[in-house]
Formats: sequence, C-alpha cells, structure tokens
Amino acid sequence: MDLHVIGGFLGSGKTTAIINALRALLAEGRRVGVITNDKGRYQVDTAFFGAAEVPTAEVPGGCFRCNYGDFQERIAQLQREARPEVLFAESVGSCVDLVGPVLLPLAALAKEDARVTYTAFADIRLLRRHLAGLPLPFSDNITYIFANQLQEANILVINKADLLPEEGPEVLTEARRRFPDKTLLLQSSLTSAGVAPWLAVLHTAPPLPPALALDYGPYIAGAAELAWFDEQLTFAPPPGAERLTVVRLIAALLEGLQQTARPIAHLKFFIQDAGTGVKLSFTAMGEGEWEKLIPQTLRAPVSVLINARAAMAVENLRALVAQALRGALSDAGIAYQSTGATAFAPQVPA
Ligand SMILES: Nc1nc2c(ncn2[C@@H]2O[C@H](COP(=O)(O)OP(=O)(O)OP(=O)(O)O)[C@@H](O)[C@H]2O)c(=O)[nH]1
Ligand SMILES: [Mg+2]
Repeated sequence: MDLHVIGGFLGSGKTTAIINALRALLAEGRRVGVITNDKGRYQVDTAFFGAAEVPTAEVPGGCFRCNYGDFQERIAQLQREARPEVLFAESVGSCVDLVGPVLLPLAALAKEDARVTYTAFADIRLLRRHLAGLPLPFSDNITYIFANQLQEANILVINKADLLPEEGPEVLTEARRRFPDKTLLLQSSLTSAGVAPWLAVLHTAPPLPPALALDYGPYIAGAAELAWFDEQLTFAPPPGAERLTVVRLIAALLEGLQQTARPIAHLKFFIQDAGTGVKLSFTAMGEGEWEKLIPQTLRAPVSVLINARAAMAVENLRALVAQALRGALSDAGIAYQSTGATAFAPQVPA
C-alpha cells in the first residue's frame, strides 16, 4: 500500500486535490482510502469524503503528530476494511513538523514495497506574496507555520494556478530559485486531469525529506492565535424557503466575520439534505461566487455543518456564529437542533 500524506496551510486545496486524485485512481479500478484529520470533532472534510463514498477514517481532536497512535490504528482499520492500494492522509492545515515525528517512523514500519510520501500544498496567491517578501494576511507567528510547511515537504504543489494564469510561471521560477531541492508542481486541483502530474510524481515515490528543525515558540503561539469553531445544525425551514435560509445563514456569518477585519483561515460548510451534500469554502483570499453552489432542490430537513477557523479570539468567533444563527434562523422563527458547539484555540504540545 502507498501512503501519501498531504500537508499545507488551511484552505490550500488539500481536500480538493485528494478527491480528484481519488477519482482518477478509482476510474483506473484501484482500491483507495482517505484519512482526514482535524483538531475538531465534527469535520466537514470527513463528511465530504464520506458523501463521495470513499472509504474514510478520521483522526479527530488533534494533529497526526499528537495522535500518532490513533493515526496508526486508523491506517490499520482502513487496511482491514477497504484494503486500499493507495491511501491518502490529509493533515490538519495548522500543523507542521510531521516528517520526523510521524512519517519517518511510519516509513520504518512499512513493508518493503510500501511507499510513504509527503507533499505540501500552498495557495499560489499566498505563496506569491510570501516569495516576494510581502506580508500575508496573517500574523508573523501564523506566517511562520505557513513558511515551515513549505520548508518541510520535498514535494511542493503550488496550487490554484488557474487563479493566476499569467503570474504562475514566474511564481514557479521564483519557487525553484528558493527551493532548488524540492519537486515543484504548478497545479490546478479542480479536475482529475489537473492533478495527474502530481499523481505521477507520487507514483515514483521520492524518498521522504529529512526531519524539520522547528522552533516550537512561534509555532505554539501561531496556533494559539487561531480560533476553531465547529457545530452541526439541523433545521426545517418552511417549504420553498430551504435554500434562502441556508444562503442567509452563510451570508450572515461571512458578513459578521468580514466586519471584524480579522482574517479567515478557512470557513467551511457542508450542506446536506436527503438528496445532496455540498461543501462550501471561504479563505482569507476571498470566496468567488458561492451562492450558485447551493442547490435549488434543497429540501427540509437540512443540515449544515460549520467548521470555522479564523485568526481571532475564540469567544469572538463563538459570538459571531451565535449572532448569525439568531439573525438567519431564530429571528425568522426557524428552530434548529445542534450537535453542540465546540470552540477553542488549537494547542500544540511541545
Ligand atoms: N480555483 C481553484 N480553487 C481551488 C483549487 N483547489 C482548491 N480550491 C478551492 O479552495 C478552497 C479550499 O479547498 P480545500 O480543498 O477545502 O482546502 P484544504 O487545504 O483541504 O483546507 P483545510 O482542510 O481546511 O485545511 C475550496 O473553495 C476549493 O474549491 C484550485 O486548484 N483552483
Ligand atoms: Mg481539507
């Protein structure tokens, strides 16, 4: 079995690339699986892969490094249940320092014919700024995490190349100059064809990079500057008002976040009814046209899973979500059930 671990900052496109790689492999008749990972417990990415009917296991409540035992067990579980030939594992986007504590030990345990690789993804718009020495829309400590995620991997995907078609080759050249020893790919991950060159690189199984020498001071501080909020809601708007209610809820939360002028690291929703499951995403770099992604056919009961990761105080994020729920649901007389909200700043054990 090949194990491909994917890292890189929140919202860089890991899940998108993995699903399109999985689709390509499934079309070739390969057996596949995916392991999701997050500091939270109700994960949009797990729901998304599950809805795509990919064998999925989840490492919740912390990164692969903090949950190494659980990660090993989930790998073993998928091996038993789905016997994947190719297994992807998506690391939580605030995590760095995986090669030394996780990947090298896993590779040492793996059978001789098993390949373990590590790829980091970067949003081309953030990477371009970073390579030009311009500030990212995040603090120095959070930027330290972003920069070390790039540094750590020996395969670096410069992702969302379709968003900067003119500047892409220039960014690639600058990245080559900065990272001469890495395998670099300029990629759009929106289609299986887009991820094919990356899959080809993974297939050659380049050896793992050496462990990263990381300063845990700024890493711990950077993680603690982020707020994490997860909640799953189920509600039944009046017939015909389902879609509008979901649009209002998302718009209210976006507006609240934008008013704070604090950067969104990644705001994700998984919207589901009996017939559909749709993922929506918003990052610090904007969101594009999102309303049209919400299906007209949405019918009650509707469930909305919210994963919000933003650079702000936890209580402020919690209050913003509560305000959006009041505005879009309670004030409109729409009752909702909730799994209960979890809100915290991610901890990084040194
Ligand atoms: N235009 C464009 N958008 C992309 C590409 N890859 C991902 N996206 C979009 O970027 C957003 C974030 O993508 P995800 O795949 O959820 O990112 P992620 O790295 O898995 O995010 P986390 O799991 O929260 O860290 C989504 O809106 C995707 O549709 C790409 O190659 N081009
Ligand atoms: Mg993801």
